[in-house]
Amino acid sequence: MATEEQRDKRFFITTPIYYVNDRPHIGHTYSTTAADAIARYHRMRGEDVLFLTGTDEHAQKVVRAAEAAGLDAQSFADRVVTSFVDMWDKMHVDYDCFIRTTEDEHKAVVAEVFRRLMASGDIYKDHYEGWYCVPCETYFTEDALNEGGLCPDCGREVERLTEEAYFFRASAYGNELVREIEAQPERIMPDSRRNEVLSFIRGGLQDTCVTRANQGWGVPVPGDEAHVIYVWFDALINYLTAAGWSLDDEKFAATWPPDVQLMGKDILTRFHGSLWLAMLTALELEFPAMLFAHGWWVTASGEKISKSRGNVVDPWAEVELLVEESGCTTDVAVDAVRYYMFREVTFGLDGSFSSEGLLGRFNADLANDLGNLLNRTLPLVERYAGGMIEQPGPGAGELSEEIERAVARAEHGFETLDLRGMLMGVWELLSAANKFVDERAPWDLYKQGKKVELAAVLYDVVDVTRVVALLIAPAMPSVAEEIWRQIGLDAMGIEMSWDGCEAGKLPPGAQVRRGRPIFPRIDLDRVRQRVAAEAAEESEAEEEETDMISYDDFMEIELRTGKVLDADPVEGTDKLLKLVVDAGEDEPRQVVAGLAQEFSPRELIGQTVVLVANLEPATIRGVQSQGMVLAAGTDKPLALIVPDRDVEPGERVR
Ligand code: ME8
Repeated sequence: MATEEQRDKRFFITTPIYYVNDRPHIGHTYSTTAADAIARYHRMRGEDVLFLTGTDEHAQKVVRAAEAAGLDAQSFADRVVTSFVDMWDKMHVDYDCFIRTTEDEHKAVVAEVFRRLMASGDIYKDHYEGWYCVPCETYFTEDALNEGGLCPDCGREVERLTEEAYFFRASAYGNELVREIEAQPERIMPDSRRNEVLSFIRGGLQDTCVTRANQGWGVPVPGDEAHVIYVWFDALINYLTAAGWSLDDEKFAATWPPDVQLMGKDILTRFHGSLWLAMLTALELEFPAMLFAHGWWVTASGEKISKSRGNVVDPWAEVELLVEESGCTTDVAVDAVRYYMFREVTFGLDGSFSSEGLLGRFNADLANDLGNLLNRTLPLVERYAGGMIEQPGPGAGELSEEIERAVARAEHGFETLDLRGMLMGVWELLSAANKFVDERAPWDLYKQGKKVELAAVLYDVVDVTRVVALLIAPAMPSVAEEIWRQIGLDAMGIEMSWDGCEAGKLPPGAQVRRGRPIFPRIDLDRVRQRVAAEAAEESEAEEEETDMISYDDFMEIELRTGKVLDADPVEGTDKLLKLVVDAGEDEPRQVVAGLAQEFSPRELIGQTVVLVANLEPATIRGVQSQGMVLAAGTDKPLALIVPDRDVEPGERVR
């Protein structure tokens, strides 16, 4: 529950801002949709929400990606940013502010932070000598590198930097950070991550290099344009820009500090949990109420899903798969992917993403539990009550306790970011309602003419679907709207608000309108068979492919003409001849050929033949052979392959 104090202030939630060299993948989508669900919950409670996301554009890797695309960095960023904006739009992400770090307003705020910290002595000029990992955009000291001298985070090569640079005096704030975090542990969640941050800070915060030599990309250091501000220092400040720091004091006062800052676990310890908090301490600004680090989506073999590892899961491909396999609408498929991500893993832990798991949950949780309750209940209202929700008599409200429990669990889940627990509570309510229908058997009540009891049972069950729609609305907004429509509340102009999360608030007079099933069941056997058939086809195609060689493969075989200078039988065999061949090289080669039964040495001497010149040398019957002479014939050599006119030894044959 939001406290009164929080209600005066906006609910401010942030995601990381994503590097614009990438296109959004499932990992990015996880941070953003989770933040979206939390933001929607607070909006439903009537709070003023500022949900911030955006793109981090001043990275070196953006410059490199732009170069590879043949564009300047700004044009490249302008192009790629649309893939984030579009993806969030398609994934039902309703942010309030999208920041791009290349916007003038943000650049001005970054410069202002720099100026103030220079003035307070928190930033000073010195000399940087150390290592930099471009993919991670992180500075490392020699000691921090792993054994092979590689990046300790991603294991790739690092670059040596020796340059004049500015440093942020993070070392001055370590003790204060530890005190603050220990005093309010919920500032960094989950617990295991907080412990990592604390031990990192206790290990001694180093002053951080916060500039790079200006190579034309980044926010220039005010008054010293030979340098640009380090991408992380620049990016973290986006949270201040969005809140209006140094731009709009009133807005800032109403917004700061953030209530929740979400991020993946990889960018907590070094960046948000220490550098960011140290920056805020130096600026004398309040800490966010909670930094929450979620886990990673990994592959089945446990590898982090990321662009650089080439194993990305495209969320949109998963949406399309659901539409294709189930025939549901795209909006429903989007919500199903959101549901899967929130339900599959405890928020904070790692999870392995699989399309099979997604399809399985679609059937089991969405089609069976949720879809089933709707599909069996609404026809009953149509059949027995002309589709109209009636004012229930005494006896209604039998599921009130279950409703109360699910609401309490959902609220607790949203407040503590236990999205999985929140959904599990809703699904317990669904299963209680499905069981209730089975037990109370409205069809029997109808047959027995027990009208009052029948009206009460139908009311209770539809009331559950109403509350379920509200509880799942933050996570699955389109599905919730569709349920709202089907139970006739949309037509009555009733808004979805968290205040409605109480039993018995279903207004009599609502006219249910059953639609197509929201979650058509997927035939998982058919999918499995199809996947197996596709895999077989693919491996057949691969096999066929391996029968063929590419032009490039062919060109790797070095065929050359060679003149046979001498030929002798190889001792101990009647098949082999030892040839001395001039292949246009400094020295003639010795080649062993299986020609002895069809060709006499005399026939061969003086002959120009074709030689595989780059065949690995081999020892045949104790004789060294450097190459192979080409002859036609399946079982035995019937004819030598020879040029049809005179050519010099050593000519390339192709
Ligand atoms: O770090 N599973 O941006 P980014 C879960 N620009 N989350 C994942 C993930 C995965 N497989 N892969 C990435 C940056 N993420 C900086 C942030 S904020 C001031 C600057 C998450 O595009 C990752 O943990 O590399 C991080 O939270 C986010 O995606 C952005 O990653």
